Amino acid sequence: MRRALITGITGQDGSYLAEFLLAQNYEVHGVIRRASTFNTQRIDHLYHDPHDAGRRLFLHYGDLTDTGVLTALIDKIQPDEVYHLAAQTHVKVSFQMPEYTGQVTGLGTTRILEAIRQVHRPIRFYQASSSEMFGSSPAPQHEHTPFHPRSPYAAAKAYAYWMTINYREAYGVFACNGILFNHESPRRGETFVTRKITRALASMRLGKQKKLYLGNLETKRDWGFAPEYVELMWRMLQMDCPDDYVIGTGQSNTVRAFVEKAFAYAGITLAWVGSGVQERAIINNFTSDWKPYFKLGDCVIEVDSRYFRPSEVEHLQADASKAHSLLGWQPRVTFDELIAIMVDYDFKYLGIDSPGQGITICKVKDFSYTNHDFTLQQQDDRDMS
Ligand code: NAP
Ligand code: F7E
Repeated sequence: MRRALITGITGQDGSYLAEFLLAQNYEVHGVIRRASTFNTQRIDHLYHDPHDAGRRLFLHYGDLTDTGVLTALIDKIQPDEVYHLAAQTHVKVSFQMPEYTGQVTGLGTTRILEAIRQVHRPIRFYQASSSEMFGSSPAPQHEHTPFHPRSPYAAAKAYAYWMTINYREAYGVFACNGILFNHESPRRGETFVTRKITRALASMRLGKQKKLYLGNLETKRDWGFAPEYVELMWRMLQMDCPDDYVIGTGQSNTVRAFVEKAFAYAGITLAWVGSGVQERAIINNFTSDWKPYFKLGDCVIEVDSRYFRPSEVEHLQADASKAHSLLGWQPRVTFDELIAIMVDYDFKYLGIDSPGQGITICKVKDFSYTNHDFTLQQQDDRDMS
């Protein structure tokens, strides 16, 4: 049985990757942080009674700032593959916590690479690199596009990217960078823009929220579907030679387009009025479900400069030709389907009929996430009642 260690197993990608590896019959070990509240919601459905002899998921306390623990864990677990996903992942927050972001997102990678080097075992290593490293380099971006980081997060990721390559070249570690463009899902953290929008919509549909405040509406991102991307992390480590790959759909859309499509999918047509920080969106048309809480002309979106970044990444769009030809991958879930999946999920989560009435869920039924997320939801409902 192959053994994998995942840092960041409680995050969006870590949870999907754990599911994927368990389905591939791996023994999976995950590093979790001690928190004063439970932070394992995304993997609770995978975790069994610790006394169950047949279980294949093991969790260990650790932190990326704690070299001793990371080294001891790798020495004890002796994994075949390490998927290093843990990081301070929020770009805006990295401007408020630049040093911490460097410690965790940058140096965290070095600590793990050094621990791998010291155990003298052929461990394969995956580094969660990011399209943010391209920053202001013109789109489309590929493996040879120069980096121009625009945030402390991106600068830390660029450092970690080069350390990964250095350990490959200097010590022969089988170390790969997956340069992933934005990928989303119903498990996306609530403060990233896509999930912020889909959650707000669901909450508005119940009359619990009147307005959504957003930052820069013009930035363009290449948004893909997270469960597809974690499988590619695994594929990179199954190749004959270590290498670096760009992963993204090749389609880029503005934040404004995401908002408009999400609202349209939920039954609201928006009209934009004003410009710059005065810009706002009003309801131009809507389906009857919205009538109890809103009327035509109501303002539902405002721009709030609080969400602007000191320096922004304007346009990300992947050229993933290398992954297409060498990893044999083509993106499956489209931008429209991604929005429908996320809106459906957040509506169902609050107990509202999904606008798509389950159609999109059926379309992606081959992804195991659907069942797990809804099972999780049922458990949450039961606990609350
Ligand atoms: P996420 O949902 O924010 O998860 C981050 C994970 O890192 C969580 O498990 C978190 O633990 C853990 N973590 C944070 N600080 C830590 C520390 N000091 N010690 C140990 N663990 C720590 O991120 P994601 O979206 O799954 O992304 C996974 C990786 O891919 C990240 O490295 C991210 O930078 C990178 N990436 C993401 C995208 C994307 O679009 N999602 C694109 C490119 C690259 P808690 O649960 O305790 O907070
Ligand atoms: O912002 C704009 C914001 O925070 C996307 C992380 O996974 O992907 C993610 O980083 C865009 C930016 O993601 C709001 O200014 C407008 O242009 O969802 P985001 P991100 O910064 O692209 C990369 C690839 C990673 O590696 C990161 O770990 O949306 N935007 N209004 C907003 N963003 C947020 N968060 N909130 C707003 O209200």
